[in-house]
Amino acid sequence: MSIALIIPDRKLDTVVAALQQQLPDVTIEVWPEISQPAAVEFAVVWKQPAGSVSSLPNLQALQSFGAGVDSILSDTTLPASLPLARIVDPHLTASMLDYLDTVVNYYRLRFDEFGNNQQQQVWKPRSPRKIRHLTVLGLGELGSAAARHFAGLGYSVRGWSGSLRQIDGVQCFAGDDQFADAVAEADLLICLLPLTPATENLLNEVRLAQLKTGAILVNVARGAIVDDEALLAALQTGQLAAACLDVFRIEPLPAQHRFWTTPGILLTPHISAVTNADTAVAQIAENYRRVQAGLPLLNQVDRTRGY
Ligand code: NDP
Ligand code: OXD
Repeated sequence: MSIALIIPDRKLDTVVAALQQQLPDVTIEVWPEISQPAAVEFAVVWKQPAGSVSSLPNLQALQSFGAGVDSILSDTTLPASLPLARIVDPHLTASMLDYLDTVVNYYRLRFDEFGNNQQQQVWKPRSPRKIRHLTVLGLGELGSAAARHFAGLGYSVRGWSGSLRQIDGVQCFAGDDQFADAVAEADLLICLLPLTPATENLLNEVRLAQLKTGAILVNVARGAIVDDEALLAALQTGQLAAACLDVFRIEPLPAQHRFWTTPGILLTPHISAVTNADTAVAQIAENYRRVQAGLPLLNQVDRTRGY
């Protein structure tokens, strides 16, 4: 019986060593060198090549190596009945809050403007930008933590999700009908939705126009939730004052993409919350043991909803 790691874009030596320590009697195989495909019962996947999972005939469960599962579910060869779990980790949440704090303060203290002024040797003191109203799209593990965090710092926070949530200090909205109310006051909008057929291109021209003129967009979820052209147009007209983007439709962002050079865009290379190998390994080992014991997985994804 073995575990396969199918994670092409990451060096896995430390993950293998840590997993082997947790599960000393289990064989760990790293794709593409799977010596005994029939022995693999559990696979840890992230951006797996199409067909890699379906080549393992006795697989009983899948574990995402990250919080989002869109890239895993986009594999049309994935066997429909396989349960899938994802990483839910306080370290991931803490890292996301650290990133968001930094971004909110960057804009509040006008570091974007002062950076531009420096290029032109312009000395122009200004008081902080009025960022008082924040809206968080997606109130799951990460979004609800972000909403709570900023409410605790004294911001006026609205949150939007699929079903109505109750979060102390946060005004909650749900569903398409309430989107406009959820974002109406926002000085800064944080996107923490999963990418699914329902959220792809959700932030399009129509929805961006529902924001206040001069709002700031922070997308730390998935690139394809934002319509690239609509975002560029909104920055051009001033509908958006700025956008901080950690995630992109294609990653790495292609060299010729206009996001690299458009004024008002701050880019980071998908680092707002990176899976911590140690905590991920503990969850992977626990879910492997659960499969062996016939118990339900922790943090199982609803494959029909896609998150
Ligand atoms: P969760 O699955 O815990 O939460 C998802 C939230 O989105 C829920 O509140 C859900 O509402 C809401 N939602 C889903 N679909 C819709 C919809 N169509 N309309 C309105 N609300 C919707 O996700 P997490 O908080 O753990 O993570 C969110 C995303 O962040 C991940 O999917 C991933 O893509 C991204 N991420 C990015 C990272 C990075 O480094 N940039 C790191 C980690 C995650 P409800 O449940 O009521 O339906
Ligand atoms: C994740 C991510 O979903 O890194 O964990 O984006």
